[in-house]
Amino acid sequence: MVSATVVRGTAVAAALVSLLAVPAHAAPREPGTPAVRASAGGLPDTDVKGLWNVLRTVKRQGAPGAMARVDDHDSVHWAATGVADRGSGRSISNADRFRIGSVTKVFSAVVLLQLADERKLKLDAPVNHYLPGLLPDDRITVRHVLSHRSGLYDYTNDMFARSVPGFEAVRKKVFTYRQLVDRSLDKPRTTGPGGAYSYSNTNFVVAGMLIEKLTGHSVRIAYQRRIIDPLQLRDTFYLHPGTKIPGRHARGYLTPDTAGAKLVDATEQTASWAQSAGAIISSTRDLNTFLSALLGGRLTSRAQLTQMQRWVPAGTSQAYGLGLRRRDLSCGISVYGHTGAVQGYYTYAFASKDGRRSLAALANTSNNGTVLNSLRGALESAFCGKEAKPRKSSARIERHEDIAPGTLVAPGPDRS
Ligand code: REY
Repeated sequence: MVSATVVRGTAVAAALVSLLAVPAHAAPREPGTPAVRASAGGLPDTDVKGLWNVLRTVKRQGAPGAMARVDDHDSVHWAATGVADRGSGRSISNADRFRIGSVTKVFSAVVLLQLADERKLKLDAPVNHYLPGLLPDDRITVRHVLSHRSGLYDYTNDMFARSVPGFEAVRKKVFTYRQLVDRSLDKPRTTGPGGAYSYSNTNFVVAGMLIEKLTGHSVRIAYQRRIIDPLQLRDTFYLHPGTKIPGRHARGYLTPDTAGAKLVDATEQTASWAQSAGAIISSTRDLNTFLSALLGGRLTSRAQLTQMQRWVPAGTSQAYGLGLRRRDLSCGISVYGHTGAVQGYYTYAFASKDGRRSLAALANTSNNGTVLNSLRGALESAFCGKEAKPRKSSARIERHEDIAPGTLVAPGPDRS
């Protein structure tokens, strides 16, 4: 287990817990000062030891490795435990790249909101205005799609009903967007246009089609020119249909549905089933930079950021905007970002309202509901600090918002 806290710009990395809870720049505590202090920005200090415990728990529950990074004004905390590669035994580290799954949806939404800023797109215009004849109902708008209120069925429900065979059947496949939309349209819609929130990857396949139509470029180029290059995200890129993650990266291990079966190395895949809904690679550092920039108002106009944060209810203690999720934490603080779940990788990436504190956390396994729920504790440690209220442990997995109902997984084996 390695963990450190540094002031950004200094190369001082220290190991182990004794250093953890005190940012390198923190003043010594005065007598009578409460254990939980508010850092600049009004948030309680990050509980780095708590973060460490979350990662340790996640590892015990079946993830080969887990890591997290918190960027907070001028200081950075990071922690990691376990391995990036079960074959070589190499330790996982926050320098490792990984598949961010649905955090990709935030990138897609940002590109579309930038296009709205440029008056090339109207959020309340029908999708069919830009992509004539694509959808069977002219009333489905861009806003409905970005807020998962289009009623478009999630084709991944059927694709991954059986996790390992479903994955193996598509891991080398290359789909067109149209083929993915057609799979969705084979099924009845889940709601009328503008109805209740119902998470569906199909919506963000449509988002990718809109980006390509309106920019005249691939989504890869749109992400690159509009987000990745301006923010100098050196670990971030769209990987499709290539299968190999270049550079230092964590391997991802899919948990089979059968208890006790061996983890499946799922690192190499086309991710063509996900594309603009989930095929970006990144790192904890880059995700924090990205979400801080977004919430800080540096990627879109304030007006579009406000649109992105028009919330619809999306389950207990959370809401969905436009490609952006709000999570309401136990200490009363809300954070903004997304989660990701592609085969082998669970990601949490969230930032504070002003973007000045951000957390990215990864476990290099998936299809393990216990791990997914435990990893959520990283948000509590990062943003609520020691004020975090212990969550009731429950045998029943809460329905995870980013996994379509049909692909909901049972709690994974708890090997503690
Ligand atoms: C895909 C299945 C879930 C994941 C999904 N992912 O919609 C989006 C995201 C892109 O990131 C797979 N689960 C797993 C199953 C369940 O196969 N039978 O956990 O690896 O949210």
